[in-house]
Amino acid sequence: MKLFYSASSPFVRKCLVSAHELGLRDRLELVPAVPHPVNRDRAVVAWNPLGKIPTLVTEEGAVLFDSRVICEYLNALGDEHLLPAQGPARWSVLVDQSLADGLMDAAVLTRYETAARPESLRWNDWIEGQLDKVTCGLAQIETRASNLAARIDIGTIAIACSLGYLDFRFASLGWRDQYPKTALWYDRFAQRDSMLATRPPAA
Ligand SMILES: N[C@@H](CCC(=O)N[C@@H](CS)C(=O)NCC(=O)O)C(=O)O
Repeated sequence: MKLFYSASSPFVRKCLVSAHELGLRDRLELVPAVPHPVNRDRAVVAWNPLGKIPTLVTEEGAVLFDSRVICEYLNALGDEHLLPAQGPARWSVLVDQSLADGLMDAAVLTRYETAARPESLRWNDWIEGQLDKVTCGLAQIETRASNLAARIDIGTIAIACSLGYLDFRFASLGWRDQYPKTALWYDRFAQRDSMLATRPPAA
């Protein structure tokens, strides 16, 4: 399988961590991509009109995106232990994933706003609105931090990748000071082989 990839994308990392945890990492060939909302990577657009990563081309030639679909696909290809098949636990894992994805979306959009948009066109209220999504998301994760321990699933993997992205791109937020239970959980989770093998490059 080919995975269009960048080591700095938290959405790609979510898929890679899932593949590691499912014992499928060796089946993924990583194809470097340089996605950008303005200077679109045409090599990715050729497979996925949105031009976003992760984009996966399966061994059968099917093209899958976005990260949620890819994680579910990998889970089905493996032993399915990352997502409960049914019942309340399934919805709870999926909502954890949605929360973490929303946090990553807000952080990635803030990054584009500050690193890609010309300074004269930036809108600070918009940046603050995105960062408020990040802090509200963190506050909710903190209330549930005790439920995260001992869980290895798509929800906890997504939350861990969102926190890893904050450390990577938004270290100055200092989120650990305000969310100590989340920090305790994350620092342990981040020691898993799957997380160590997929760390983003130095910022
Ligand atoms: N909802 C998508 C989000 C993926 C995403 O935003 N990826 C970024 C890189 S971290 C990207 O490809 N950005 C290029 C663009 O916005 O055009 C997913 O879960 O895969």
